[in-house]
Amino acid sequence: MAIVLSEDLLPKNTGLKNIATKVYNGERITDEECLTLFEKGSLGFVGSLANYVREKLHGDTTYFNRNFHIEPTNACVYTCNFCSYSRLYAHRDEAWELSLEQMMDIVKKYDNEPVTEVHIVGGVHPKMNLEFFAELLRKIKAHRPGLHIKGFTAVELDYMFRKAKKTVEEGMQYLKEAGLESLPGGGAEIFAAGVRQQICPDKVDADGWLKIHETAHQLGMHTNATMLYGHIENFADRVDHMSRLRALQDKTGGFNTFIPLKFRNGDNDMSHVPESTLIEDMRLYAIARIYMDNFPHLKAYWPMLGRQNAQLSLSFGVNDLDGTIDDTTKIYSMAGAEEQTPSMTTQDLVVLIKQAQRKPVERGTLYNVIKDYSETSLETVG
Ligand code: V47
Ligand code: SF4
Repeated sequence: MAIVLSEDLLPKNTGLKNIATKVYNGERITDEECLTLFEKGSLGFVGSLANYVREKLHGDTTYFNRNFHIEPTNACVYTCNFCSYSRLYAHRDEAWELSLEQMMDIVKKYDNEPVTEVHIVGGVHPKMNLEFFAELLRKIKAHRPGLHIKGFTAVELDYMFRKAKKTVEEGMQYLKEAGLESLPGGGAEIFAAGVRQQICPDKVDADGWLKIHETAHQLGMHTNATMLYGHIENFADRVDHMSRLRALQDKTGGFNTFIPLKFRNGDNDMSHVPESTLIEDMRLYAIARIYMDNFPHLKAYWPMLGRQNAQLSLSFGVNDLDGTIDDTTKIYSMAGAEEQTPSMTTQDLVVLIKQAQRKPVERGTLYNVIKDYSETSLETVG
């Protein structure tokens, strides 16, 4: 039965009123309506709708996982203007590249830690090829079979597959057999060709990115999707990006999580572009939660957003705070994010989530519940 809302509870604007009625009735909003939210929706309005959707899907449950990162190299053949990380052409002296042994030493460092996931992501190094990474996956799996490997953005995969002269299907199947279990969401940036041409002209385009994720889904793998926002894109570009992801999700159902990534302007070729405001950040999370109705989860990546803002986002649609991480990720600290050495213990995350009146739940990569911390006293959080 359709919910009829009192006029007193609805905004005066007819477009917004229709959107609210749809959301409370569990109906999908259109691209045009999403644009209306960006143009006219106040933070309070979109926030309360997003919170309704979030609580309908997940109640107060807020997920986090225990993971660590391996960044094989910061050298990269590409020249994304927003990137503060790549060191192949500029600052070559600051470039690093890890050997298989060095990466396995990172894995072994966690031998006695209750981590469930390793996230592998880095620059695109011309010498680190498909075979090299397949060998890394095999070694990790041989050493710790239960560790879930989430690795390689579509940008890294596109380069690896082309260089190895493999189709996307062949390359993906090969890595899956070597131990790859899911893909992170990086490299999506903004799909719209005009913006992409200006911020990351030389890497895989929107269709290529989507094709790689679709293929992974067809092989039974789950993946995430990101959107780099708050730079030169406009509201229509954001809607276009989310619309293409929503359409692929309708087709495959293989995405787990949508992760908006706030553009940070430290030490890159777009340092003159101001960063988005906190209000715009929260509006974006809320609108994403309302529009991306077929994405089960919405994640705030705290190393980039800052922990207090990530905590705030739990009232604007977000139900996942990524992981404990440690200081193994450098992508954001190099781009000027507050978190210079991103590290949060399980206790820090549990406190952060409880302070927002939510229920902390540790999850595996695929959102299997590992432990519910809502009734755990903080002294016993390990
Ligand atoms: O694709 C690079 C972004 C991404 C900047 O799937 C920047 O669970 C902001 O995708 N300002 C890689 N963002 C990281 C990524 C990720 C992170 C955490 C979890 C998951 C997941 C995926 O980092 C790149 C790019 O969009 N990035 N430079 C910058 N200056
Ligand atoms: Fe390379 Fe990724 Fe940086 Fe682009 S964002 S230059 S692909 S490391």
